[in-house]
Amino acid sequence: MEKKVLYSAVQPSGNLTIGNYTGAIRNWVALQDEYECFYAIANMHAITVRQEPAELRRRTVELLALYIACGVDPARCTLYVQSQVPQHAELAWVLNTITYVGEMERMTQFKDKSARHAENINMGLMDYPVLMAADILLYQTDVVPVGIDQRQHLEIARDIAARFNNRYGETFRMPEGYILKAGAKIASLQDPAKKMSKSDENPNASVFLSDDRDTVIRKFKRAVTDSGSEIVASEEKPGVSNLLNIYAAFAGCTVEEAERAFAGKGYGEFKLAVGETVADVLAPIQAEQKRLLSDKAYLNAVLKEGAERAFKAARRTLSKVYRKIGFYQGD
Ligand code: ATP
Ligand code: LTN
Repeated sequence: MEKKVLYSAVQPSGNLTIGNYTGAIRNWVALQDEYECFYAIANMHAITVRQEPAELRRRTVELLALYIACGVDPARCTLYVQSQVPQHAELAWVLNTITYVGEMERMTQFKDKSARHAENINMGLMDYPVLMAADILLYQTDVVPVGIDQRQHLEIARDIAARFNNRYGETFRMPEGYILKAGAKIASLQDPAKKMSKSDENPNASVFLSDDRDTVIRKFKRAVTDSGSEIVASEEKPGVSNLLNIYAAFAGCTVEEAERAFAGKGYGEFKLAVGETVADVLAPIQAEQKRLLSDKAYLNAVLKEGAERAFKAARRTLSKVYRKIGFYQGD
């Protein structure tokens, strides 16, 4: 039986956080045998906020090395850079014509990013979800593993697919989201009401996958907790709940098990244990990423092969789309 298709991507727009790891990349590894996987580096999405060109280029390769260091296997998955497969931009253009401005204006991420980058509310920022729909639909994707913050974009991708299929006949497969509960939303260490984000201005708010052991432990020590001293997950204790969630995700246990492990202990001891647990998971990933980055020839070969594979799959869908909408393609 043919494997179902799985698609996901991360933007090379900053240092990845432990949220990116638990909400995205780690799940990819667990799914790579069961599905035919496409994992992209979404550099076209990244330029919707201003990027320094040299840095964008460097981060692209670093992200590839990180995917592999986290356990994503290029022999089993298609790893590629979005801009190397031109069909993404081409399909996005077509999908733009069946997407309404009002729908895009309502997107939470657009509203957030417009507020944060008021000096640069560009068309790409608004169009971000359409490009993401194009990513997903090009590969006839069945499942999309993402963090909970991407659910709205996934819904729009489904709406756009249904709209196209309705108007032009069955063309796109309907993608489903795949959102894991544990670790699906890791909050900022400084403000548990916000998600942990790679672009937070406060460096203590996010733990980066590149942070060394001391930095990780220090950031957890400084994490905001709540009044009272009990280590339990509850709505009144968003800070402690977030730390329990992180601990569970990195120690490989449930939140209830984590609560039991820390029952009766103090915040200080708890935070240290969370920091150590996270640092233990990050160390081997960092070492492997470093090793891979010293072998550019290998990384370039992975990208070349990935782009070729992605191109073939994408071309098939785009050609079907062009046929359906009446774009002349010779005979
Ligand atoms: P930015 O801060 O630049 O918007 P980001 O940190 O939100 O970036 P993205 O590149 O937008 O990262 O997201 C990559 C993947 O990581 C997505 O699947 C997203 O859902 C997931 N993700 C991002 N932040 C978190 C988080 N705090 N908890 C869980 N998953 C997350
Ligand atoms: N917008 C996503 C990154 C992304 C993506 C995708 C995720 C771009 N294209 C396609 C899943 C499927 C984000 O996580 N910020």
